Amino acid sequence: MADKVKLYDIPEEEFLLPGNRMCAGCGLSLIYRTALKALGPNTIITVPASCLTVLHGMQGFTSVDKISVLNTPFATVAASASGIEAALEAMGKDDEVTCVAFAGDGGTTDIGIQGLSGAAERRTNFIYACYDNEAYMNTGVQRSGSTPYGSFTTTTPIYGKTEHKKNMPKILEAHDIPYVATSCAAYPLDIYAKFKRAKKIKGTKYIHILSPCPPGWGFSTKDTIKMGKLAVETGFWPLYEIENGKFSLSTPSKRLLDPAKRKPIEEYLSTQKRFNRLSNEDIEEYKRYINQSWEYIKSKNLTTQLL
Ligand SMILES: Cc1ncc(C[n+]2csc(CCOP(=O)(O)OP(=O)(O)O)c2C)c(N)n1
Ligand code: SF4
Ligand SMILES: [Mg+2]
Repeated sequence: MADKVKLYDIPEEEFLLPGNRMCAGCGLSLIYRTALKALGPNTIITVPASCLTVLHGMQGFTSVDKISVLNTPFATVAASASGIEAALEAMGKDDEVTCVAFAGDGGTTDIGIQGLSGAAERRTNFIYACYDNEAYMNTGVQRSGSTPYGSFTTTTPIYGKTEHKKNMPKILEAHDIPYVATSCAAYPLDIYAKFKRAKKIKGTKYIHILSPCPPGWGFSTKDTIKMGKLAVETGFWPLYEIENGKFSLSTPSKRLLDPAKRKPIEEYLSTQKRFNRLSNEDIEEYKRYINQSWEYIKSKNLTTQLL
């Protein structure tokens, strides 16, 4: 389990420089800035086509300092990480240098899933981080497997997506890898703690981080943290870790085992334009979906307590 982190534990050294090309209020900027602080300079990061490649900048300019970054084709990020890790092992440097694949939800849940599954099955020693802004944002908000139910995108019907999100952390859990965690841009201490923890573990580590996106979700740039917190506090996005099969809820989600402690899901859905076509039946469907996912969490929690 990740160690508890206080604000003053987070190093002041910056690896993500200001003045980059991200939108104002981008959740990914917060996630990446914090993750790089936890990973430190002895890291090689491979990134597929996404908003993150835009953050890195065009040829000749970059907003990442002291950390090596490689841009790879869309479907290949986990294969690219496997190659980097093999080279590090051949040079005897795999304990010294952390290999990380950092990809969006489209690059993970859809186009990159077979490479990721293969790398996890081969027990490749790397961290795979998926920042989940719940659509293909870089190309103008197309639906991905991770887009939530009822959310409007440019490739969904007018009333929004008809399926729920693909549960990628659960898919990785089924690969029996040593570490799976969820996090959210609104909780930098949680992000920092989980990357620090993952860095210490040998084998495949998977961290899935919800990343509010003002233009894609339709909210004001000042509300990124508010959106991330509402996603967690309503119970829509539970924060947890599974280390060697042991499940633990992270502090912001612990009390939400009690449904009465969860904020109404309407508070989350009604503040984003992408959900403004939801009917009352859709909201009821959300309530059912959230209760069902917490029933699963309860069963995991119980099994872990019995271990
Ligand atoms: C093979 C291939 N297909 C399509 C594209 C176009 N493309 C570039 S970025 C992107 C969206 C990526 O979505 P996601 O992985 O969710 O990251 P985000 O843009 O949301 O950060 C697409 C479709 C591409 N670069 N390569
Ligand atoms: S589109 Fe969304 S994820 Fe991409 S840079 Fe803008 S705010 Fe960030
Ligand atoms: Mg995306």
